[in-house]
Amino acid sequence: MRTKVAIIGSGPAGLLLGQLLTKAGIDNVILDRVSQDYILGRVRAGVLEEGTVGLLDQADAGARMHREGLPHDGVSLAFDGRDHRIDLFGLSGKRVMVYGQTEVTQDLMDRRRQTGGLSIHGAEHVAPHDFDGDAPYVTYTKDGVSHRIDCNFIAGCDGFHGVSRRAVPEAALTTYERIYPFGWLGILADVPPVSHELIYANHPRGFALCSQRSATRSRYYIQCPLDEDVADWSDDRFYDELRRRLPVEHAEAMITGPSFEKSIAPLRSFVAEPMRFGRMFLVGDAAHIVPPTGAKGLNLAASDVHYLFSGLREYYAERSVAGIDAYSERALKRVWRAVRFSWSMTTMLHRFPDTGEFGQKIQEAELDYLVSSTAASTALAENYVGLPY
Ligand code: RFL
Ligand code: PHB
Repeated sequence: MRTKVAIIGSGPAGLLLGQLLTKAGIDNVILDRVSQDYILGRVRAGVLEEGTVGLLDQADAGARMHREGLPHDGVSLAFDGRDHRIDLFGLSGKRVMVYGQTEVTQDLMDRRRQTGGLSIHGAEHVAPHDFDGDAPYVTYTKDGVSHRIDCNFIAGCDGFHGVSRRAVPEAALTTYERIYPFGWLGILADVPPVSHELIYANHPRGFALCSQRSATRSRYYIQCPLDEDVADWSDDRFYDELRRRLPVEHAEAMITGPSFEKSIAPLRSFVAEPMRFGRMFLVGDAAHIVPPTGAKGLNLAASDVHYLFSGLREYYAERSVAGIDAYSERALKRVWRAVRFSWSMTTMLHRFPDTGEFGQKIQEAELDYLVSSTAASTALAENYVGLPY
């Protein structure tokens, strides 16, 4: 088989890139190791920046998001027993869209089906080849049969554990990493959210986040030790711990109900540089991971796609390599800003095992400054809603 762009990975990065390329008349094939249902079963991001919303519109996959998504103008920081609202819209002129990654993925898959784009699921042993030459190709096995796709370019959109980054010789990669000494225990439940906006809480018992997927579906998280076992957390135990970490008015108002998803996610910052190796590009989580505290992972995948798509479009329309040559540098500049923001939100809001009472006091002073200074609140708002592309 032959195509212009072989895309490894059918997460939000691969699907968004595929749809933008298809719309621009650039044919592409998406390969994924797992089924569509498996991908749609993952519960992940919930907050979209305006830039991400714009890209979904550009891919003609934004209609349901505009109908069902919840535009939010602010978020709350809770500490010292009180709630402090950050007026995102008033301070930055932008808002965020609360709309689940599952829905984004579903909408992009539906659009791909409508436009006749080829996605191959259940592809095993996917491997990129010869991307340092002029004739790259991808091999895979499906149902015991080996296949080869010849292409002009390979987009490695296969997430942190994918094959694309690992196919690059070690000497060509520089990686930067920080692993945090805790995780997030999250639940999804069909109960109305405790507040109409998100609440990020700093508490001596640990961080908590009250998020949502709709007016009737809540997504709640609490910081937990890395060796915690989900099986030890009944819903009652989870809600009791969450309530303890929230200001009393929220704790009292919280409506609880059975969860239908419960899992622990570790927190990590990771960046691989560069993001281009000849005719292969790394995109999204394949190149970088941020802790979820800044809500940036999916949004960074989208901004990478924006830079790569504009480079590829330029290449096919004008035979110019300027855009693809600039991809890695442009993407990494924005990636590092989001890595910094996610690290600073994580550091400010979580309980660290080794910083003790002193660390807690410093965090409270920082939060107090943040909510009382317009300059500091504006800096947070600007980063949270998303820096320009
Ligand atoms: P994905 O979504 O991991 O998709 C990669 C795809 O590649 C496939 N794949 C392979 N295919 C073929 N061969 C192989 N060898 C392969 N190996 C892997 C996989 O099956 C998969 O389908 O990466 P992508 O597209 O780069 O998207 C990144 C986002 O998923 C991620 O950054 C976000 O979910 C992070 N994230 C959040 N981001 C936000 O912007 N806002 C949020 O509010 C937010 N909250 C979160 C999050 C991530 C979380 N977890 C679980 C890590 C909350 C959580 C709890
Ligand atoms: C979510 O709704 O899953 C979510 C929201 C905000 C974050 C992280 C996760 O910062």
